[in-house]
Amino acid sequence: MEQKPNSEVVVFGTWANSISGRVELALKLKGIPYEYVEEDLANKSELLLHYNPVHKKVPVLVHKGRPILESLVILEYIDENWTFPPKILPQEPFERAKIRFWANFYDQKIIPAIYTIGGSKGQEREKAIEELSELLGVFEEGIQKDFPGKSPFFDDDGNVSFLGIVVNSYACSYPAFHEAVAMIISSEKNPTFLSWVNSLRECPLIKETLPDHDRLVDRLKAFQARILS
Ligand SMILES: N[C@@H](CCC(=O)N[C@@H](CS)C(=O)NCC(=O)O)C(=O)O
Repeated sequence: MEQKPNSEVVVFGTWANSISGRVELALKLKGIPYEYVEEDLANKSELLLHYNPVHKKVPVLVHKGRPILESLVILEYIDENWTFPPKILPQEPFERAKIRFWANFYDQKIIPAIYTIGGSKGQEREKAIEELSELLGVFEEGIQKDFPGKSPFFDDDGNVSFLGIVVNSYACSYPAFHEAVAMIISSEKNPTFLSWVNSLRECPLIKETLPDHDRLVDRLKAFQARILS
């Protein structure tokens, strides 16, 4: 096995700002120094398999030698372990419950729908795009109902929050998806979601952590060519 990194806080991730980018964003938000280990998901390291034998996925946060797994669990761990502000989750239990509900909806419904678009073609892809748009509509309506008059993507001081960090994955890289794959967020069908994502893209920390557009386009095109051939 490769030598274990010896920093107190280590993140195993991938560069393409997929789900693993969430952990780096949360650590940067809190100002916690960390060592980053880039994983080649086509050739996973023994260390990754050692730390995450169940899912064999990134992100993995290793804190003082102990692995914490699953991005949503890791975000909560970061907030609970480093208790100083900015807080990533709201303090009030009902508000926290609503945020967790919509974060789960994003991960369980919206992200799989984006994957389906990437892995399909022709009419199947058209149908998948339509399904994503419907799910985004449910998300738009639910968020507006649950958080009237305020954005759950930022806290009162303008820091990106738990739900903002979650939605950043995939959504904030939409220009690369539009160029390399297909239109996944339509300004006609889901203008509200698009405006939320564009405001997240303006957040300095997110700007700093977004993957390079051209590099991501190349990667997505290569992926498309491979799976659709
Ligand atoms: N539910 C997991 C999903 C993590 C995930 O999908 N990671 C992807 C990269 S974005 C991965 O490691 N894929 C490798 C594989 O599926 O073999 C989380 O939230 O942490």
